[in-house]
Amino acid sequence: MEKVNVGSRILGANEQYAMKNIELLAQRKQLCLNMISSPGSGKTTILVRTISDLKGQLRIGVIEGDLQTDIDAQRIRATQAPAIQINTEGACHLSARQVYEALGRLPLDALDAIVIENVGNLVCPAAFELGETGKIVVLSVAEGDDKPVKYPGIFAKSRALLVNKIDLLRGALVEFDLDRVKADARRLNKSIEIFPVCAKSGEGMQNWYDWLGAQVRQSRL
Ligand SMILES: Nc1nc2c(ncn2[C@@H]2O[C@H](COP(=O)(O)OP(=O)(O)O)[C@@H](O)[C@H]2O)c(=O)[nH]1
Ligand SMILES: [Mg+2]
Repeated sequence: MEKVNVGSRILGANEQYAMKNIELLAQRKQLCLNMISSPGSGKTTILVRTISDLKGQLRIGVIEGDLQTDIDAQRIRATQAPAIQINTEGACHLSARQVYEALGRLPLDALDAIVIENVGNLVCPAAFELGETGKIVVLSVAEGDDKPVKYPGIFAKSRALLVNKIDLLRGALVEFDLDRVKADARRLNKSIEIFPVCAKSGEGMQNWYDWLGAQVRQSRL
C-alpha cells in the first residue's frame, strides 16, 4: 500500500499560500504582524487599546483567529477598525490560506498595518508560517516566568515580546521575575524587543507604539 505523508503535504500547501502572502505584502510594502500567545494573555485587549490610542496616526486592520465565535472581531470593530474573524473549528492555529482569504476581505488600501491575532497557544502557531512580516509574542505575568524556557520556539522567532498585566506584579499577587524572563528571552533571541505593559491602564504602551510605528516605516522603505 502506498504510504502518504499527510504532514508534509499539508505543510506544502501552507507554504504555497504563505509565499502568496509574502508577495502581496511586499508588493504593497505593508506591515503584517502575527500575534501569538496563550489564551487570555491579553492580545485583544492590547489591540483594542493600541487601535484606540493610535487613532488618527496609524490605521490597523485585524485578522482574528479563534476556534469559535466572533467575539474578538466584534471587540475590534467597536473601535471602528476593520476585523475579519476566522473560525478554525478546532484547529490550533491559523493557516496561510485562511490569512490569504482574509487579506482579500480587508480594505488594505486604507490600512497602515495588519495584525493577525492567532489562535491562543504557544506551540502550533509558532510552527506555521503565514507569510507575515514578523511575529510578536505576548506573555502575561499570571502565566509564570518559566514560559520562555518551556516554549522556546515562539520566543526565538518573535521580533517583540509584550509582557502584559504588569499591574498584577504590584502587591505580589503573582510570582514573576521580569529580569529572568528578559534574560531567558534574550538568550533565545538576541534582537528581541521587550515591552512590559499593562493593556488595562496603558502603562508602558507608548514604547510599543513607538516600535510599531518604526516597523511600519521600515516596511515602506
Ligand atoms: N489585570 C489585567 N488584566 C488584563 C490586562 N490585559 C488584559 N486583561 C484581562 O485578561 C483577560 C483576557 O484578555 P483578552 O484580551 O481577551 O486575551 P486574549 O485571549 O489573549 O485575546 C480579560 O479579562 C482582560 O480584561 C492587563 O494589563 N491587566
Ligand atoms: Mg483574543
